[in-house]
Formats: sequence, structure tokens, C-alpha cells
Amino acid sequence: MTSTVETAFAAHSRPARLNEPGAAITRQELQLAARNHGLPLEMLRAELTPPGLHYLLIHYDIPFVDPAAWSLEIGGALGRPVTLDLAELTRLPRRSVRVTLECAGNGRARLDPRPESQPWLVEAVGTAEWTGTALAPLLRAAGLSDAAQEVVFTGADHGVERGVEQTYQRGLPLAEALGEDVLIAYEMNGAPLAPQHGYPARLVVPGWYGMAHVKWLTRIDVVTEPFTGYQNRVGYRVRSTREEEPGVPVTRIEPRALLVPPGFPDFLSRHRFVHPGPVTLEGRAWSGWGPVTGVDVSVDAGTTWREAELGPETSGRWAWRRFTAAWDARPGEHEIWTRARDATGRLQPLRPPWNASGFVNNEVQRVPVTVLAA
Ligand SMILES: Nc1nc2c(c(=O)[nH]1)N[C@H]1C(S)=C(S)[C@@H](COP(=O)(O)O)O[C@H]1N2
Ligand SMILES: [Mo]
Repeated sequence: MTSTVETAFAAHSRPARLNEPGAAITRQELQLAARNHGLPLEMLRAELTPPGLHYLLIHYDIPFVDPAAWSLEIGGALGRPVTLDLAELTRLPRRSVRVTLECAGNGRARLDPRPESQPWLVEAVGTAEWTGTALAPLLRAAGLSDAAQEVVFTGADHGVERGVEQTYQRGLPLAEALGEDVLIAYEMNGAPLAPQHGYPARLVVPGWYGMAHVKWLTRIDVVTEPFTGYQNRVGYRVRSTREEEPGVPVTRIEPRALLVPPGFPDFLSRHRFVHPGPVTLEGRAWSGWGPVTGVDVSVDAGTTWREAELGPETSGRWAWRRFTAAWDARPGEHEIWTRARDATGRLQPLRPPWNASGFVNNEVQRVPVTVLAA
């Protein structure tokens, strides 16, 4: 039996697809969801997400990297390309940054029709302290060319996506790559990166959606033309129709606030129950565009809004911020809504415009709660 590469991919790697309106989760979506878990929302209580509870998004397989054989090549439009092994990388000046990471597909499963992909509801987020070395001094020391436009980051992972065989790669505009907090990170919360988070080294681009933070780095190339690889030109584009339009690239994280789910859950439905009396609602809010300037909470399904109290900015500019709001919970059915806004004036919408890949759905969170009888 012989088959060409093209027919093999045509049989097993289908083009972008929408589910029928109202359709249940497919077996393929379930398979992705079981690999790529989200943050259990009760862990929004922790400023730094404990190991193993940070969300995961892995397009292909987790590479099994031998640290002794690993190296990072930094080349392209550079006067003095360099290759670093792990010992050399970790001897460079250290820098730590606390960063809230969110997948651009967070909220996808709330769209209807639902684009077939990783079916996130709202849980594709986490905050870690990333330690590594700053990228900009490395690029400058390697003799950055005046013609440089973008920097292309290559991971060790390989797969097929919509019929296109590829190694995971992303291009980043040079001005973004030179940001002082952009890191080649080799530690997460003070420990070497776990295999699923990019061991031994990954890129961290504070403020950008997850796809920019390339894991399992093997190469960094400075290029003099805009990068046209799959993940920049085909994937990670906001297309407002089902047509093959070029779309708009996904970049920075839109504002979002999420509540620690109040009270206690039903096992299967996850519906929340609360005993009556005073309740402190709490949650975390973030934005990659500018600092969070306020969070609103409604305990009556958006009829009235109140300003939540923002906690101190303890983890710097790129990490989420805690908020709290007092609630006198009275018996009955309630819906708690919450929304964040940032210094650029962005405010979470009730229903953002639909797009064909299900990116950037930062709609207002609505949490139904039953307050039990006294
Ligand atoms: N090499 C590589 N890097 C990658 C990915 C990937 O599949 N391969 N997934 C990206 C996406 S889409 C996201 S949201 C983040 C997730 O990072 P995490 O799994 O550490 O939370 O990694 C990004 N970096
Ligand atoms: Mo992602």
C-alpha cells in the first residue's frame, strides 16, 4: 500500500471546520481537552499558580529533550551568530518576571457555531514567575542588523495542522522582541521548566497571548522580511467570516476578570451553591494592553454594577490583580457577573463579535449561583 503525503494528510488532517449550531462537543474536541487542561478556577485564589495547575496548550507532542544534547542557535541577520548550551544559557544575567499567560482560544467553546479546536470555556489562564535571561541584550551583543524586522522562534515540536506539516514557529516584530521583559526562560516558579511548559527553555513575551511564548526553543533567527509561517499567516488570525480572508493577527491579551467560583459545586453540573449571609466575592483580572484600572461586579445579572476593590499590584505590570466585592447573599437564584477594564479604555464586552477560529472571546463572565434557604 502506498499513498502520497498529500492523500495521507487529506485523510487525517482536516481543514478548519465549524460545528453545527448548538452541537455537542465532538470526540476530537474531547481528545484535545483531555490533553490540554485548564486552571481549576478555585486556584485563582493563588497569586502564583502552583505547579501542575497552570493551563496547558500543546499543538503536537511534548518533545522529550535531552538537556546534555540541547543547544539554542541564535542566528539569521546577526553579525555574530551564537550557539548556547544549557550551562551557558543559565550563566547569563538572570531576570525574573511574573506573567499572566492566557491562550488566545480561551472562551472559544462559548461561541455558536463553535469552531472545532481546543474547547476552552474560560480556564485557559495561569500566572507564573518566569526566570531566564533577557532576549534584547543577547540579540544586541550578537550584532543585530539594521535591516532586522522580525525575530522567528522555533520549537522542537513537529506535527501537521490542517494538512500542513510543520515545526512550531512564530515570528514576533523586532520592537516587541526587544522589550525589556521578553525572556528566554528556563525556570517557572523557581524550578526548571516542566516538560509540558517548554523544558529546557521557552520564550516569554509578557502581555501577549500564549501562542507567542514558544516552548522547547531550538532556534532564534532574526529576519529582514515579515515571517510568513503557518502560525502567523494562517493560524492565530481573527477572521470575522468563514471565507478565506487574511484576517487580523492575534497579538496582546484583551482584559478579563474571573471569579473564584463562590460557595461549593455540584459534582457533575458544577453549579454553585452558597449558604445565605455575607460572602466575599473574589477573583483576578488582567490585560496585556495596559494595567487593569477597575473591575465591576453585578450580583443581579447585569442590572446594576458595583466597583470591586482592587488588591495591591504585588506582582508587577504583567501579572493579574486580585479583586474583592462584598455580597449579602439572600436565598434564591442569582447570577454574578464580572468585567474588567484597563488603562487603554478597553472594557470586556457582553458578547464580542464572532470569529471563525474562536479567538479572543473575552465576554463578561456570568456565574449562576443558588443561595440556599436559611
Ligand atoms: N513550541 C510550542 N510552543 C508553544 C505551543 C506549542 O504547541 N508548541 N503552544 C502555544 C500556545 S497556543 C500557548 S497558549 C502556550 C501555552 O503555554 P503553557 O502550556 O506553558 O501554558 O504555549 C505556546 N507555545
Ligand atoms: Mo494558545
